[in-house]
Formats: sequence, C-alpha cells, structure tokens
Amino acid sequence: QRSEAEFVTFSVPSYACQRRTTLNNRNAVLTDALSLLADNAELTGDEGRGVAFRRAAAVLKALPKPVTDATQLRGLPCLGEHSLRVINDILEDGASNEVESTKRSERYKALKVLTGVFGVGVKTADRWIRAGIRDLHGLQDSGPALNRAQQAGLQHYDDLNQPVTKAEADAIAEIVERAVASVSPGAQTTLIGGFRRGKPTGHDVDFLITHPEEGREEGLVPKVVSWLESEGILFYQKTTRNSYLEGKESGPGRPSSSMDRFERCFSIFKLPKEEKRGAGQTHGAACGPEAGHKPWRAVRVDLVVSPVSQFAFALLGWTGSKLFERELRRWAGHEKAMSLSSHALYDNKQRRYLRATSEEEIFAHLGLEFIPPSERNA
Ligand code: DCP
Ligand code: MG
Repeated sequence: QRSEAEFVTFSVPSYACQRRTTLNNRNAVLTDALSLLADNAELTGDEGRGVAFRRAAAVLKALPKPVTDATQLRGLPCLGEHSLRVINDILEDGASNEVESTKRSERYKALKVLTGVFGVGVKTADRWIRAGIRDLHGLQDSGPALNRAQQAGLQHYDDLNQPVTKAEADAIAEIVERAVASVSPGAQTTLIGGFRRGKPTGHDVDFLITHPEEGREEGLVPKVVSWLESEGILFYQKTTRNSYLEGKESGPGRPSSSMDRFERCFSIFKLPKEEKRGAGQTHGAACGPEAGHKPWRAVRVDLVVSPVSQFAFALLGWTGSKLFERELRRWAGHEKAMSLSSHALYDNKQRRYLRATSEEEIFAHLGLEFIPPSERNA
C-alpha cells in the first residue's frame, strides 16, 4: 500500500512574501542540499544561480508535509530543471552526486573557511586561493596584509563561527539597552534579524535603534560606541554615517534597492560568559590565540539607527529573511510598480512616497496579506 503522502499535491503562491514560512521545515534534507548549492553558486560569483536555488529551497520550506515523491511537486513555482534534478536524486538515491562532490571540492572548502573570517568577502577569498592560501594556517603563515576587520575576524574565528544562542542575544540586548538608555534617554532598541523571526540561534545579533522625536536619533551610534568602549565591551567596531536623502540619492522611484544608508555599526562584542553556559569549546582553528578557556566570548553585533519616520521600513527591511526581503522588493517592483527599500516605499505610477508607521501598513500598501516575523523564515 502506498503511503497517503504520495497522493498529496501541493500548491503555493510564487513569491515568498505571499507565503507563511515558519521554522518548522518538513523538508530540511532537500532544502539543506539546495542551500549548499546556493552557497556554492554565490561563492563562485554566480548570483543568479544562487537566487534560483534559494527560491527553490524556499518553496519546499513552505510545504506542510515532507515531499516523498517528485510527482507531488508538479505545478509548484520556482522549481527549475536543475533544482528538480537535485530533488529527484535525493528522493530516489538518498543523496545528490552534485551536492556530495561540491561538499568534497577543495575550492568550496577553502572558500567556506576563508569567507568564514569576518571581513573577508568572496573576491578576497578568491584572490587568496589563487595565491595558494587554502586555510587559516596558510593565512597566518603566508600573511597577506589583513585589514583591521580581518585581523579581528581571524583572532576570534572560533567564537564567531559558533552560533549565537537566544540567551546570549538576550544578554547582549541588555547591554545595548543600558548603553542606549544612558546616552539617549527615550531612545528605543528593537531586536531584529533572525532572532525577531524566532530563530533559536544566529550568526550575529542585530538591533534597530530609534528615537520617538525625529532628529534626536542623529549621531547616536558614536555615543553608544563610546559608552561600550569605556565599559571594555568592544573588540572591534566600524561605524558608518547616515547617507540617505529621500528622493535625492538615485532619483525618484529608484531608491537603491538592497543597500541601505542608515547610521550603522558593525561590531564584535566581548560577552562575559555565564558559568551556567559551560566551558567554551573551540572548533577548527585550534591554532588561534583564543584556544583554551576564557571567561568571555566574542559575538558579532550589528547596530542600525533609523529616524522614527522610517522606522517601519527599517524594521521590515531588517527582519529578513534575506530571501523574504528580496521577494518583497521583487513583488513591489514587478507586481505593483513600486520601489521598496529599508527607508521608504515609492509608488512609480503616483510618483510619490507612501508613508507608513507600521509593518502592517506597508504590507497593505503592497496589496499583500500581513505575514508576521515568525512566518518570514523563507
Ligand atoms: N538584510 C538584507 N540585506 C542585506 C543585509 C541584511 O536584507 N544585505 C536584512 C535581512 C536580514 C537582516 O537584515 O534578515 C539581518 O541580516 P543577517 O545577515 O544578520 O541575517 P539574519 O539575522 O536573518 O540571519 P542570522 O541568524 O544568520 O544572523
Ligand atoms: Mg542576524
């Protein structure tokens, strides 16, 4: 007797921002495989193919049951020939040759390790690989000039590649709130990124800060940074100033789509370890200066400051997931002739900005059903 699931066929809308995607992924084996191929495509500079794999994975994440037979996928959007082939191989043989050989490939492994260093992007990693550097030992020994971010990234490699837990994110939130309250009473701090979507772990902790009085948020980051530095909490920070000018930056109707211009701080925090969390283990780079036990751990923290008039857009734009954001912008552009950024929503037909003070209003402007953060895990 065939299992009931084989007869289930699925139906999902084609944009990820039209779907509810919780963290309860019933097709993790398939989506892990497609995500790995997406990583590989992005690491080799093939962004288009990367997005195609991410869209395919996102469709599977939205299914209410595990896929057991390829016939169940008929009619689903975003499943190209290549993705379908990978899915078929896994359903039939339990594994995909392409995925397994990618995992084993020296180039993929080297790109993963080197881009795992904070401050190192694909181009830099590629250049190093061509110079014969394949791992952290090679990087330390043959020593290409490292910038300040990369030096910090290498020094804290183990910590920064160990997922941040929700408990650690909460501990960081307490510190950030204390810092913000002491330099700007009345300013508000919101946990954003993956933790706002309910993820149990993340690669960093993201915060959005605003002040209810427009303008009072200006210059907040340098003050917060000084406070944190005086408390000895920062290993590294790089602050960028707000450079957003509504309607001026790239002409009306064309807010630069994925880059945003907020006052922002990329940092590495020194988080004291709670005894309860247990002794720290080190992975991989046992050669690092951090090997052994220590009473703290390094955590990547991003601070973003938004004027209150842009807060809803910043909140929506920084909650993610990355694919959900990309799909929102694609929906806005292709289906509504609007341009969405983390600052604003511009209606190209009416030739005006559409205001919003909540995420709900933005979804309404876009003609989309509201999807709460916990269901944006595409
Ligand atoms: N974001 C974006 N585009 C960027 C950078 C960020 O859309 N170029 C948004 C979407 C992300 C959010 O900001 O969800 C935070 O970025 P992260 O890289 O920290 O992503 P997450 O917090 O979602 O994941 P992780 O748990 O790995 O930190
Ligand atoms: Mg994050």
